[in-house]
Amino acid sequence: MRYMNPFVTEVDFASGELSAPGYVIQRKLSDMASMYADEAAARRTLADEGDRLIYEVQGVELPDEEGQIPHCTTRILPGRIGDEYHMTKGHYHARREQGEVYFGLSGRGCLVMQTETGETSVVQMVAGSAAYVPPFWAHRTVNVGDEDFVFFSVWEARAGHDYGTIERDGFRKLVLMRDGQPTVVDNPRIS
Ligand code: M6P
Ligand code: ZN
Repeated sequence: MRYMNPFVTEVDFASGELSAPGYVIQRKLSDMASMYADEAAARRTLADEGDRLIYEVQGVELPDEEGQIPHCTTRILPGRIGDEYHMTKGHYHARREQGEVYFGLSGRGCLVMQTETGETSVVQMVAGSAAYVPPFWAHRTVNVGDEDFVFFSVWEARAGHDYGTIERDGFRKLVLMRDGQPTVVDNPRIS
């Protein structure tokens, strides 16, 4: 563990932009078409409209060392693929015993969580919501509003991102538009 200097980052609540991002990740529909429940709709959208930005992450650069506290913003653009709202890929932590905190900055979203033993939880997030992802819970965020959904995240450096388990198994709960309203439904692909 080395000493390093303290620093401050200015965060734009509406856009999630950081004053000096250490990294920016953009995820487009082509990066995650197979994660949408209606993959055919995702492929059709790509063919008819071309690629689209689904979400962007801006974070500070920190050493990958135990005790460091990475933090970032995520901005999910509004929209749907078929009936399913724009969402992040979602992940378990490689170190399952590490939790995470999300803080809503603007817009409206859902935080979809599940454990490997079959428990599920979906909580609403608006500006000012501090949502806790306990250890062992996979987490995905979904924009259920008409404007950008932006939130701030804080976790422990050694948590790590396990995307493979979700890519293989998916989430048990989906957030779809039904009668014009965001509705949580069971994922038909998971019995
Ligand atoms: C949150 C945090 C980040 C994560 C980001 C996007 O800000 O959990 O660690 O990278 O959401 O989610 P994902 O990595 O699942 O695409
Ligand atoms: Zn995480």
